[in-house]
Amino acid sequence: MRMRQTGRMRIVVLTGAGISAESGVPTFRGPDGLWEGHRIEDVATPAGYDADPEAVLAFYDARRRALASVAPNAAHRALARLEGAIGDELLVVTQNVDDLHDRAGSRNLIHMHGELRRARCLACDARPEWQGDLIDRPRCPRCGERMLRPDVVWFGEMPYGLDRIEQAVVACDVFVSIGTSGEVYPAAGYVALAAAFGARTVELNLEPSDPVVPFDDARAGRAGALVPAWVE
Ligand code: BJW
Repeated sequence: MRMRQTGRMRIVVLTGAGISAESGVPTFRGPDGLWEGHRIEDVATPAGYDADPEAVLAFYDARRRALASVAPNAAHRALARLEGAIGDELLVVTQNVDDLHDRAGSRNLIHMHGELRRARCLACDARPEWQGDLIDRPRCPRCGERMLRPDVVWFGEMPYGLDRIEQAVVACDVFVSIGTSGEVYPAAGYVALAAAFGARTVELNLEPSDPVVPFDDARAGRAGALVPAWVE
């Protein structure tokens, strides 16, 4: 395995909905996908929110409540163990808004599409941790306005942590994509970026995705089996 200058092995892991599927969190696309009963543009764009905020708040409130009945699986736990072993040489970038990586123990973690357990204030831009329902129009703990929305990234909005993610992707030795269809940018472009800067690229996914640049190693199967095997 090629290593850069210092002899340290830097790993970036990108995760998507597939890593949480075995915990009982629905994925987005496919027959049983989260959006099967919802049109994407109704719930996952700023225009959809403006058109029917109550429906969108109810959708995200229900998903936030559902977090209480799911738990991290073997794949989340394996990544947390890897961080325990190599520290911040491992960066986990998740597109997921659930908190399963956090609860498994990952700390060097970026939620690039936001978090269900945070709200964002449209008046003052605070991002408070949030447990309750937003449909009740609670006051922002910082400015007092009733303008809280889910702290998630919708189409057309800027994902979180992009500078840090891109720096890590271009500097990593190994880039691993787990449980994502690779249909949503900029995350879908990271495999090509990593490959262009010389990283080895690995995919662990139920079904192979169709990236612009093929992975060096693509393994098909359940994350709950593939990720612990890859980590050990
Ligand atoms: C398993 C499994 C098991 C199942 N084990 N695996 C053309 C080119 C480039 C960009 C664009 C473009 N046209 C439009 C854009 C921009 C747009 C975009 O990408 N659109 C595409 C539709 C083309 N992107 C944006 O708007 C983003 N912002 C942006 O681009 O800002 C400007 C910018 C400019 C320059 C630089 C950088 C930025 C924002 C995207 C926001 C996405 N938001 C959502 C909703 C979040 C809130 C919520 O949760 O409701 O994020 S959409 C949704 O998709 C969610 C997910 O994070 C994301 C990705 O889905 P994911 O995780 O891949 O899930 P699935 O369901 O698609 O796949 C699951 C996979 O798991 C499958 O492969 C299964 O096989 C597998 N699997 N069981 C292992 N047990």
